[in-house]
Amino acid sequence: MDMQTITARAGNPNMENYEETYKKFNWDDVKENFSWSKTGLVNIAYEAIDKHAENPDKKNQAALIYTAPGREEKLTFEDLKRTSNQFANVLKDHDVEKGDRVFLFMPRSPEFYAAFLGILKVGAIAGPLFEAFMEQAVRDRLEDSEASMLITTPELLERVPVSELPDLEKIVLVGGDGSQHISFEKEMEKASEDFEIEWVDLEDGMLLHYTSGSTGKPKGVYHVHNAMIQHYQTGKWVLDLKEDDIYWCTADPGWVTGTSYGIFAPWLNGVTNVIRGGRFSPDDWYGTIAEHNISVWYSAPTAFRKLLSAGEEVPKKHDLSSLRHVLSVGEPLNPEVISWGLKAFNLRIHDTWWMTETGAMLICNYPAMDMRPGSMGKPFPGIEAAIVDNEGNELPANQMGNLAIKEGWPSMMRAIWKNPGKFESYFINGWYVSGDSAYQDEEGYFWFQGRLDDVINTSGERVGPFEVESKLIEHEAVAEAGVIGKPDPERGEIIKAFVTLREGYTESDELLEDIRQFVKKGLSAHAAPREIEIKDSIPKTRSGKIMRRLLKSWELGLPTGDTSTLEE
Ligand code: 6R9
Repeated sequence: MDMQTITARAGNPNMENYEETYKKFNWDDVKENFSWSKTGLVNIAYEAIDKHAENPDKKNQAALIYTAPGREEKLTFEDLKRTSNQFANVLKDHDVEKGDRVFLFMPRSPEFYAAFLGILKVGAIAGPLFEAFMEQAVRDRLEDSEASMLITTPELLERVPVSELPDLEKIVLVGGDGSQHISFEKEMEKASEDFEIEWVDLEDGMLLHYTSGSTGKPKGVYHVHNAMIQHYQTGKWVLDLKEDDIYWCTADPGWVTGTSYGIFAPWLNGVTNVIRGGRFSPDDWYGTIAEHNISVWYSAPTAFRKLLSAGEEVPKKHDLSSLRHVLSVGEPLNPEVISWGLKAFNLRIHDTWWMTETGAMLICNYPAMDMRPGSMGKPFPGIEAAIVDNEGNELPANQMGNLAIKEGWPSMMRAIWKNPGKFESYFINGWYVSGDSAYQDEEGYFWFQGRLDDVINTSGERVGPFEVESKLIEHEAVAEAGVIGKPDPERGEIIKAFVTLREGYTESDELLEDIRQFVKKGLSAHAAPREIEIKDSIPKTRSGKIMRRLLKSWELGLPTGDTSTLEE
């Protein structure tokens, strides 16, 4: 690693003095920003939308700028208040009640956001699904949650085994001719624009996000309205949102990043939110930044790596000067990608670490903090993080172990749906144990090593796959890399790397040897992959995570387990 530290840009008041802010911070003070601290009435949809719609200075500001091939739309806070009120009335007309699970299985669109907010306004629990899910994945989630209503499109309805889902009473179809099921368009046309929000308790449910474990069925991670406190404050201090920002989060709302930071954080902060439909292409993505003057951009390493391998000419065609702040989540952010970001945007890419279960960011790099490329940063104020052993005892600096968080932060999951045993199993000795392995350096920065089940033990040395992957993609021929431990009678495990090549490179023995030597010289002999296999693509989840577990199953000829989240 060439760059040891990248210094922060001065003059940003947010955590300019991290230690001091951390010491003084209290979550209770954040509550003062919400009207319910005065009225006692709570609903996250009110704080995100209606509050701004009732403010004469904000109501005409664009809340949602929607852009997709063939469709461009702008909705103000007032517009979104109106459409979500209408949908809340549709739900009421169809007897949806507080606590009911209402699922969404449809592409990102203005209708999606009106429906999502409408669900929250009646006090029901929203369950967003990736539109790419196939029948089994849809069935598992609707069955487990006992959802009573589904909002979908005629095309996607074909993947819903309706007759096998006894709890699913009603289906709302967006698009279509209106002859079948409940027609979104017809009902919205009749629905009143006025709605009296269902005021709920901070601890009442609002969201169910299914996430896949390493084996078995996906689990329903249950979140409550109280999460808004953390969505709001991390939006302010980590996303660094200001009221005149134009913000773009590239995540799909089927992934927690697409709700916590694609819906709540920007709107709770009264910021214009750009939503892009359609598929990824480097030209279109850079074009979106230029066309909409995006100032704050939250994306993922997999997207950054794709942009990087598209070459240096593509960004030059677009004016990216509106960008002020760039962030990443989902996978470790390779130092190589940070170097590229410095060149492409003249900006640091800020890594953030958190999980579906944690509901919001926990360990981050802040605009006003010096950054160590490859590190996830430091805990957000109000968050106590540590490295613990299997009994929940804290480990000293530089020792690899379980990354753990002292339980009780505002956005923490409150349950695993219908599975209290699973929920309990996350906690040891007052710590929420993440299942990620990491260490903390003397300065307090946290360094990710891999999922605990991904860590490789080769000839007694523990190797984090991320470190090897990061080195691999520094090689000029390598676009993406996935690294696993392969059982070996002599060494316990050997390191096997799967790589995709950048444009213009072809496989040869010399190239493979060159890549091996490159890792050996750059990292160490024991970290150099003994085997390298060239692939056309690396299997990833829809949120961009390299599925090392799947690479390993393929390699060993084992059953592949749950692959519902595999990107096509
Ligand atoms: C938000 C989200 C959680 C898992 C997590 C870890 C990995 C997320 C990361 C990261 C290294 C980061 N992960 N952010 N690893 N550096 N900055 O991703 O939620 O989909 O539940 O995944 O993702 O392994 O445990 P989720």
